[in-house]
This record gives sequence, structure tokens and C-alpha cells, in this order.
Amino acid sequence: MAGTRTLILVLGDQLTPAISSLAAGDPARDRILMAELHDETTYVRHHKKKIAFLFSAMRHFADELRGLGWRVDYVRLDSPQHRGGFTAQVAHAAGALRPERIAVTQPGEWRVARMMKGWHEQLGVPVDILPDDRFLCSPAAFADWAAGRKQLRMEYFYRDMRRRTGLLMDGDEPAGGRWNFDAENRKPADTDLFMPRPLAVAPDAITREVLALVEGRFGNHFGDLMPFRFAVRRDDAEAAFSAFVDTALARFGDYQDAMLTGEPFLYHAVIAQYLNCGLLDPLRVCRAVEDAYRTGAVPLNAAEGFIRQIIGWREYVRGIYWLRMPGYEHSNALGHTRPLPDFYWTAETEMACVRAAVTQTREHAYAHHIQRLMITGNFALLAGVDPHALHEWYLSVYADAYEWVELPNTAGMSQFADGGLLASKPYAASGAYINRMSDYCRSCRYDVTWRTGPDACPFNALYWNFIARHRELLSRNTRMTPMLRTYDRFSGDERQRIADSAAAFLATL
Ligand code: FAD
Ligand code: DLZ
Ligand code: SF4
Repeated sequence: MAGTRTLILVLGDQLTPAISSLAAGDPARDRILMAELHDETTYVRHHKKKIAFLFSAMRHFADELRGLGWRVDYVRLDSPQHRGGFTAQVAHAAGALRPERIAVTQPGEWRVARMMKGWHEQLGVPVDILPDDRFLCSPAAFADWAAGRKQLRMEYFYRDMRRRTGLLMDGDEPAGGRWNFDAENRKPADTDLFMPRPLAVAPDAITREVLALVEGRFGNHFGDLMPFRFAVRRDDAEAAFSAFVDTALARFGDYQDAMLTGEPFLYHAVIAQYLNCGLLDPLRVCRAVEDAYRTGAVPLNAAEGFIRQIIGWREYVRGIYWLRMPGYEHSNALGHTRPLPDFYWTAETEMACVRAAVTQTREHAYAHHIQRLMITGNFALLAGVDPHALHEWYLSVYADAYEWVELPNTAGMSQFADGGLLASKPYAASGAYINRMSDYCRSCRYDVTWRTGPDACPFNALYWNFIARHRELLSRNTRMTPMLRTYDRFSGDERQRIADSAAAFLATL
């Protein structure tokens, strides 16, 4: 057999046959290394379902590559070849194969990129780190866009991305004459007996083997392993996405911000875990959604709202991540230090909204955007939870979580920890918002209409207490002026009751 020219390392979130490291390779002369690694499963203690999803998807991808003619060395977690972490595993393979060079596509996390920087010197082999062209905007192009701008608003970035991709464009103009139909996308949802459900895939033999491994090795990690219904192969992920387009996309826009008891998915796509590990391609997904609009199958507010999430938000947060790391991880503009409350792990709280969000997170490794932003994120913001502790929670509990996308959403959008680089104002809200967008309050032991007292919705006193605590910083933001004015109109007694109620509740955490 010919010697190995290039050792190509494929990471667990690089499960794309056309990825740059493979596109540059030659199946006849190069060798692929993939590894299930202890360090990658524990740098945060990932949800059991997330580990099982990724290991099974990795094993299926290794088979897919073998089918394409590649030689793949796949190291299982329980193999004697397992070396624990990327550096040790690559060193072991390089020692055995003596390749002329190592190639890898740029990793999604700073942590891993830093490791790779040392490999050339440590291993004595040249290392090519190739751009990840699955994204539509490179970190360098984002830096160019950001240069010289006072504010990095997503909306302007998104318009550029629409022009660059041609998605939903009629010539130089946005389809329908407007860039953004968000104003139409804030309807509360009703229970619907025919609510669509994400496509459920029965575990095959490979997945069943992985499930047994994960139960044995990660039994003490957060989350329910079973039932396991994620797609782990490209064709099944594509089928899950097609099912979403056929059954839910039309209502995605209208109910994007809605929350309903017992409906963890509503009209969301539940595809971020597939996009982020490479089973689905973002541009293809957006083209399919545009087609659904152009053929009249879905309205424009749905198609535009969905495409904005992917070529807008998803690309934008990645740009912010690479622009601001490594410091971004420890940003804490509001100086919050409270430990993460236990109920983020146990779901044992009388707040019905938080209980619902954490329970479905435990069951499905999933919560939709508004649950993440306006329930668990909002609570942490109002209670003054340490943003880094919250970041580690989000990174571990969701099947779609990787630092490049999770951290800007958590530190920037949700916690205002970057001081307003990403969000134009803090996503802080009282119980009234949750009551408007969900039915949770109907079954809650707290009363959402009360501001203070032991039976009042805790979000209310915490909200006004947050406004009072951060009034100096917030007063520099004109979008916060109405809230500050309302607070200023409260009597001295009312302000004292707010402070007392908030303190009494926080003391119970
Ligand atoms: P849908 O609601 O159906 O949206 C379609 C797609 O748009 C998603 O699959 C996703 O790829 C993309 N998208 C939507 N919103 C965002 C966003 N704000 N940023 C980036 N992409 C977006 N998303 C992740 O992929 N990984 C994370 O670790 C993650 N952490 C988050 C943490 C917090 C605190 C918040 C507020 C949001 C986070 N998000 C994260 C964004 C968003 O919540 C998820 O992408 C979405 O809930 C995934 O579910 P879905 O596939 O059903 O999405
Ligand atoms: C998230 C994750 C997990 C849980 N396990 C592995 C693994 O065993 N092997 C692997 O190659 N990748 C894994 N990953 C994904 C990596 O952590 C990911 O590549 C980095 O977070 C960079 O985005
Ligand atoms: Fe959540 Fe408050 Fe409504 Fe209870 S009353 S569900 S705590 S918003």
C-alpha cells in the first residue's frame, strides 16, 4: 500500500464530504483520521443525547467516506488507540503513518484552533489549516465589513448577505419590497391537534451501539438519552428538513416567538444540530426555502424570517466570535457574579416557564430560540447570573451547541455581557412578555399580574430591580428611556417593595 502523503483530520462537526480538507485531498494517497475523544466530550459535560448524536453521525460519516473510496482510521472512545485529545491523537497517528503533512479545516472553536497552532512545532510535520467554506462569510470578510463601523448591527450585515447570495432578491430589490417582515412574526400560538412534529428516525444498529456506550460512559451527564430520534445520516437529515418545509415552514414566521406548554418544537425546523455538524448545507437549505416561497407553498414572512436566521444571524454571530475571541468568552459588562441556580439542571422550580424550558432541554437537548432568549436567558440576566457559568450551561445542554454560535448568542444577545456590541438593548423582560407569547402563566403558581409579594411572578420584581440596578448604564441607551421613566414614576414605597421582593426571591436560589 502507498505511504500516506497527507493525514487529514476530520473533526466531529466537519461531517461534510466536500469540506475544504477533503476537497484538497486524494483518496488514493491520503489518510483520514476521525476520533471519538474523551476531552471533547468533557471540556463541558455535554448532554448525553448530544454525545450520542455526534458519535453516531461521525461513525456514519466514516462509512460514507469509505464508500467514496477514502481510507479512514476511525478511533472509537473505547479503542486501545484512543489517546484522549486532539493533540495526542494526531501525534499518535502522525508517529505511526509518518505523513508528509497534516491537513484540517479550520475548527469552529478558538480552544481547538489554539491547540492546532502548536502542532507544526510539536509534531515536526507541516500543518495546513484550510478555511471552512461551508460558511458564506469568512472571518476576514466579516472583519472587513466590521472595520470602521461604530455599531455592528445584524440587519445591515444581513442585507449585504442577501445581495451577495441573491436570496430573495428581485434584481437589486428585496422580494416583496422589504428586507424584514419581523413585525408580522410575533403572534402567540394556539394548541393545534395537527401540530407538525420533527421527523423522528429510529436508531439503527450503529446508533444502538453508540447509545449503549454513552449510557455506560456518560450516565452521570445531564439529560435523557432515550428516546433517541435524531437523524445521524445525511439523507435522514435532509428528509427531516424536507418534512419541516412541507409541514411547518408556512407557519414558521407567524409563530416564531410563540411558546406553548407541551409543544417543545412548535413550527421550528429543529435542524441546527444538523447544520452545525455538517449534515446539512446552509445555502442549500436557504435555496429550498426560497423555492417554497417562489412556488407559492409558503408566505414571504416565513421564508424571509427563516433565511434571515441562517444567512443573517448564524453568519453574523460567527463573525462576531472570530472578531472578538479570545477575550469575548470572559466579557461581563454588567458585572454579574451569581452562581447558576440548581434548577437549570434539575428543573425543580415553581416558575412554570423555566420548568418547561429546562424539562424539554433535559428530554430533547433542544429549546427554541425564544425559550433560550426570553426564559432561561432572561431569567439569568435579571437575576444577575455569572455569564460565563451560563455560557457553559448553554454549551453543554443543546445538541446544536458549539462555542462559535453559542457564545455570541449567550454573552452578546442574551446577557448583554459585551456591553451592546451585538444587541442594541438588553433582552430583559418582565412576566408580561412571557404571558403575551405563551400559555405558561395559566398553569403557574405565581401570578403574572402582580409586581411584588411572595405570590407575584418573580420576573416582575426582578425586571424592575434590574432596571434600578443598572440604571446608569441603561440611561445611556435611548431605547431604554421609556422603561426608566416608568420606574421613575413608581413611588418610593413601591421601589422599596420591588427591591425587597427581588431580594427575597434571590435569597431562595
Ligand atoms: P429555527 O428556529 O427553526 O431556525 C432555523 C435556523 O436558523 C436554526 O437551525 C439555526 O441554524 C439558525 N438560527 C436561528 N437563530 C439563530 C441565532 N440566533 N444564531 C445562530 N443561528 C440561528 N444556535 C445554535 O445553533 N447553537 C447554539 O449553541 C445556540 N445557542 C444559543 C444560546 C442562546 C442563549 C440563544 C438565545 C440562542 C442560541 N442559538 C444557538 C440560536 C437559536 O436558539 C438556535 O439556532 C435555534 O433554537 C435552533 O433550533 P431550530 O433549528 O429549530 O431553529
Ligand atoms: C462536540 C464534540 C464532541 C462531544 N465529541 C467530539 C469527538 O469525540 N471528536 C471530535 O472530533 N469532535 C467532537 N466534538 C466536536 C468538537 O468539539 C468540535 O470539533 C470543536 O468543538 C470545534 O468546533
Ligand atoms: Fe413564568 Fe411568571 Fe408566567 Fe410563572 S407567572 S410562568 S414565572 S412568567
